[in-house]
Amino acid sequence: MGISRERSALLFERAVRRIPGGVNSPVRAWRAVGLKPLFIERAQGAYVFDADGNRFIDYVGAFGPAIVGHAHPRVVKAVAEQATEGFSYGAATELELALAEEITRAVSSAEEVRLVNSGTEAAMTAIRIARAATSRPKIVKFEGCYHGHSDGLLVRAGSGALTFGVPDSAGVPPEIASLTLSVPYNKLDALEQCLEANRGEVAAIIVEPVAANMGVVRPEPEFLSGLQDLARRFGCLLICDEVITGFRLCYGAFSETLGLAPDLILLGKVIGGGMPIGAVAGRRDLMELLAPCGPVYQAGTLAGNPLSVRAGLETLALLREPGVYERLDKLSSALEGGIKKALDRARVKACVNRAGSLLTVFFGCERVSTSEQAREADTSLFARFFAGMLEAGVFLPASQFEAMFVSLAHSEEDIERTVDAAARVVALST
Ligand code: HOZ
Repeated sequence: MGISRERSALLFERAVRRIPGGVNSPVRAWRAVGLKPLFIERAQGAYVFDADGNRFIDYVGAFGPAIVGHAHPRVVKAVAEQATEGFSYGAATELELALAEEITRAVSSAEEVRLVNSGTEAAMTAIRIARAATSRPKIVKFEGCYHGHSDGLLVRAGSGALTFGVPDSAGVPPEIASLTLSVPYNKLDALEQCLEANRGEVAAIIVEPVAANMGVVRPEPEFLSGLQDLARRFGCLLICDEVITGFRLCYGAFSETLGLAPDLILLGKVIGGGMPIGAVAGRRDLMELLAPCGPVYQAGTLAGNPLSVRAGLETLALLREPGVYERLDKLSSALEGGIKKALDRARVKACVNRAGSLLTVFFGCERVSTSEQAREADTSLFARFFAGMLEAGVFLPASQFEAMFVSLAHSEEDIERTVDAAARVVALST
């Protein structure tokens, strides 16, 4: 019984011989849920199709970029048109200017934008700018927040590091790790103590305005404003990592809707419409520290490549259509409500954290507002839920600590089918 997996199994057997763990990004190996991964052959709208021909309602959403659904005809057309004009030129283009202008229109604190190839690169670059601007060596991040896999940021990181239970990575020299100070998310007192103890040494505080890499964790009402005040008081820059939240929770930077005025903002995922991209945006005086204007070096062969930029511009155009964010919210709220009801009926202890179209079901927890609470989640119950949902035709991120992503391509019927599946699965899991 169950879905057919023969071809995926054969591909995985081959893959582990040539690719470490068979995957190019650890969470995709599905080790955290104790299964062999399915190999995806194609995706369309709200669905992914695997190598054995099974169709699933997709909530991985390429881990964020697929906000308008997979292979949206307008995005496909834009990329196809561009492909005939060449993939990358190693030279300036009007297209990248159009994307920079659109980002500065949508994000008030962004006066200038540098495009890079990933969120990891954006975070690395922002930190280098912050150190150069302040002549200070240290940075403060929050436990469970993930800002890519550069050396200095893999300290008490979320995402894969949390999924596999490794707080740090091998290969990071202690001298580098010691420049990253980590404090609990949503705990202002701890931040203040840390800044006090390192007075004059902290270049920047980096934060996900809604944490989405330890599962979804919303900021407490006072947390972000307090954090901004502390950054000002201690002379540190504020870097908001909006690689996941930017243009997903609103058109622009979500931190700004929460009243923040970040010095630098990191973007990625949605602004590339599914093609590789990242961006640092912010105050002109900071951005112009970057070469060739200033002394901070950063470069990239494929940075601002026209394929990613066309996909991003077309995706942003779709997101400017009226009612888009309201629709995402309505669908996601129905999903949240339906899953909560199913959990209640089955008397499963769990909580559902949601911010707009980002959602996580934490099993075994009544409330999750810090990474400490997230770590208490019942990952074996999550694994059973994941497996049951997969059998029922629903594709979830294979970790308790990743967000589910709802897209504009999901229909009300997809949401209903997902909720029905969740009701059946949780009733059996207990
Ligand atoms: N850790 C990434 C998401 N937070 C995984 C990305 C991927 O595997 O595609």
